[in-house]
Amino acid sequence: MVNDVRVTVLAGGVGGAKLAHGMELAGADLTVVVNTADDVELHGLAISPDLDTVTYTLAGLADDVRGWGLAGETYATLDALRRLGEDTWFTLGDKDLATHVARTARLRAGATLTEVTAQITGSLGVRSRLLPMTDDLVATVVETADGPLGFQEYFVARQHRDEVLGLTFVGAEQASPAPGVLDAVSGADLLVVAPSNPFLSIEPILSVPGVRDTLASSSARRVAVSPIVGGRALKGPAASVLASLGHDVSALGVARLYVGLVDVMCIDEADRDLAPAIEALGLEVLVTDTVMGGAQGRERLARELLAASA
Ligand code: FO1
Repeated sequence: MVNDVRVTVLAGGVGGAKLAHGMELAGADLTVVVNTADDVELHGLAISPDLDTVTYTLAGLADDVRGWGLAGETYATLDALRRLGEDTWFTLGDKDLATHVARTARLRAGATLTEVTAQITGSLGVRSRLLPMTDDLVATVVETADGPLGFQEYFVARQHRDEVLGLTFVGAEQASPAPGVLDAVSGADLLVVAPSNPFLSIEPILSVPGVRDTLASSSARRVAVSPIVGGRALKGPAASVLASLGHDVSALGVARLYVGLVDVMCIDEADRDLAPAIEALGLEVLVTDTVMGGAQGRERLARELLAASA
């Protein structure tokens, strides 16, 4: 029975959210461990973009065209902030702002990000468990020719145009995994590394002390889904970041990053030719259609991963 299968997904934003949604549709008992190193404070508000992307997607509220934010948004507050001379390069919708106001108020009142996330997901009707990777502050800093940039400054304000010369996850060494994270990694029947950016979304999660080692020694069946299809990223700067950090821009390049951490590499039909080279790394290969269109595509991929883990 699929609903007895405990699945943990390590996720960044959009790709992780889609796969998590597929797992829910397939009936899995799902926990999602989410990157929080993209989190940013703007207008005095604590914003957790990847947690919100996964939350809104699982709640059926996401803007499916952009992948992030809420469907049917309005921007009256952002327009008013602009008139007041505030920086408005980060697009915050009116309804989305309510999430950030509630999160900030609860954090200031002393709740942890794990507790706040449980409250928000519960209120929005999400039935799976969402865990931030940590309750501590960890921030991705992107080294560029123009100097270090905060993640959202690199990603949104500068549209990820800068070449990434290096990455630092500030605070990671002192951080602790959020409650439940290590158990979710070690105790799952199936652990899935989502088709999220390996360096910008997955590496921050693995950099929280204990997470990488727990994954490496987990008795779960472990599968990573390549975010690179046919030598290109499905979304965002995964291809350019792999290239600038000296890695092959291919599912093989991604597989090399996950050797020792997963048992199976899931690659797209378009990359079938790479299967022997990935197998030579000691990984099993699952070749399928990994491009998740609508709900059907998400559920189909999730069911294939579940079948491969049985
Ligand atoms: N991404 C953008 O490209 N532009 C935006 O203005 C933007 C606003 C935004 C607001 C709330 C939110 O939860 C996510 C938002 N994102 C935006 C997405 C986000 O910056 C990135 O997709 C992730 O951080 C990368 O995983």
